[in-house]
Amino acid sequence: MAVFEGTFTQAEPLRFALVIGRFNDLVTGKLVEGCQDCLKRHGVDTNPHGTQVDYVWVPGSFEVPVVARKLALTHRYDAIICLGAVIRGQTPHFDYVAAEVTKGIAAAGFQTGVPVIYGILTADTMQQALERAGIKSNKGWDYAMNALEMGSLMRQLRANVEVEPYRNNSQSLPASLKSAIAADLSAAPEEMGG
Ligand code: INI
Repeated sequence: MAVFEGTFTQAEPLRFALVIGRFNDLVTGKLVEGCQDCLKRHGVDTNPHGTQVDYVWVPGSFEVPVVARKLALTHRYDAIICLGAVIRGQTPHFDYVAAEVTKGIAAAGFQTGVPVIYGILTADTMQQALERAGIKSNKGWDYAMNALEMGSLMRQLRANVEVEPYRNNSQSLPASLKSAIAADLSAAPEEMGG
């Protein structure tokens, strides 16, 4: 058997998308900078005109999951990083926005098989959010690390984990699982073999 884990040293082939909410862009802009700093230091070209990172801006956190899912379905990206800032003091519907974006991001990853990183800051105050977006630390850095780790791990799994048993035993699997496996097999990009 084997142990699989992501690495942080072979980022050159990886491709990422950042989906960013404009709402509270004082905070989300700083999260983007934290992500870029981390990705660059691990060898990723973060230039929006380059080949490794795409940036997609949406109105607010609520819109992030639908776009993350759409991007994931293209199978162009090794990981998608979702960035948003939901601040309790600013709105009575904090709980609704936070709950929906959280569920939506989880669903986008689970439904597509692409790592979708949860980078939505929830805070009680703007001060608290800013402290986690550059003043004391920058959570954007951590989200980028998670994306690097998951992106490289998924490449390893695609290259090394045997899929034949699924094909052979597929008669005994429930229909929903069979179609999910079929979609997964047909979606795997050719370049992922090595
Ligand atoms: N969007 C956020 O990203 N953060 C918030 O704190 C927030 N508040 O406070 O309302 C917020 N609202 C906008 C929401 O995400 C949608 O863009 C909007 O409701 C349109 O669907």
